[in-house]
Amino acid sequence: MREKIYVTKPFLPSKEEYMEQISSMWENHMLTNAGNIHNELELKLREYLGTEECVLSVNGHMALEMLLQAMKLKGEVITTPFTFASTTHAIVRNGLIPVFADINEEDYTIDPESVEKLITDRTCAILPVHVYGNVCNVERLQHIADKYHLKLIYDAAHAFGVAYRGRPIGCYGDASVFSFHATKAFHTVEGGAVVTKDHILGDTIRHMRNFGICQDNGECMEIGTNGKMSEFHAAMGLCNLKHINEITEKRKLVVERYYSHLDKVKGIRTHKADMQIQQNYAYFPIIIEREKYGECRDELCQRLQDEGIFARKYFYPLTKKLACYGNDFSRDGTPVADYISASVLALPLYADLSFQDVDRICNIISRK
Ligand code: T4K
Repeated sequence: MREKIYVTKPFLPSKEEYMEQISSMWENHMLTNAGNIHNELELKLREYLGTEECVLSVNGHMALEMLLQAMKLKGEVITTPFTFASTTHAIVRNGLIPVFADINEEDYTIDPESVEKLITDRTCAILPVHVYGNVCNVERLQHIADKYHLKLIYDAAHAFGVAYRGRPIGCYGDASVFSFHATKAFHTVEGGAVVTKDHILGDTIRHMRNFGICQDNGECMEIGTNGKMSEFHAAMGLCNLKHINEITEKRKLVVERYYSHLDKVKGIRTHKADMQIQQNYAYFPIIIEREKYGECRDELCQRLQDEGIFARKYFYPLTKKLACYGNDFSRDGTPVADYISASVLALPLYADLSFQDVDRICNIISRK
């Protein structure tokens, strides 16, 4: 029986490296609440991500919820439905109303023209997603945000290490959120961060993640939450950060191997990033064009599964159609997102996925 292949497999440093990283805790007994390891990771990530402020959080979702709360937004937020549940939930859980724009057929990021058409006097922010690590049209979106005086907040959960035109991705917009979940190219087991150039916003989120308590005066300044990252999680981040170049390089080779096979398969569409983007090779989505390929996405997904390969329908259904939202949102208005969501399959991608396994996956897809 062959080993099952999942959509991802988290990178792990050696046990020795991790033990060495956590050993100080047996001396100082500081396990959480912004200890030394946490603070070191926060500093290192700030440098790595090239931003003024990096505020670590217990996970990416909490980072997004806290960011929206800290910005004190009210009204409607224009966003994409082609994302993980987290993006939409964070908006709704903050008492805001998501308004769904369509996406680009090319790279599946939000379509700025569609965004502009949805702006009303109730709009307070735009919340695009750098989905799969693909870079949104940051220039056009900034232009729209400036023109209508809107906040521009990026869900960069998938985009750790990505840069556009030589500028780190977290430098665009008012603020961005990263996820460091185990399934991500860089992870802290569970974790995330808000990055921004706004120091006041950074401080507000620092208080918010600790129940709203301000360290300077001990006052509870915000109705905060518990969004703190523990020392054990931060230690995993420090270890993994040392390996990030090696991880990215290996993922790149896997992606190139996929292209070498799938570029020849009729009805299978892939996306290639343009030269101005420094990629992180976070996901490998393919679009199955049913008419040309002769099989729909679900049939291919099942055939792979029958062979022990667990590709994933990231992201189906669209978040606006999630069961928890019932009929809260219009089902129309996003034809491209509807099509991509019904046709996309994220193939397995991780640093030590062997070429042999990539070849096997591609042979199943090309029916060899
Ligand atoms: N915004 C966006 C756009 C996001 O995609 C996400 C999260 C967020 C915000 C929120 O960030 P976080 O709060 O999560 O930091 C996974 C992840 O849990 C989630 O982080 C991620 N996006 C989403 C796209 O994928 P599931 O439900 O698909 O995960 P799961 O458990 O099915 O894992 C996928 C496969 O990975 C498994 O089949 C096996 C493998 N796996 C998974 C884990 C957790 C392992 O081998 N080891 C592991 O420890 O959501």
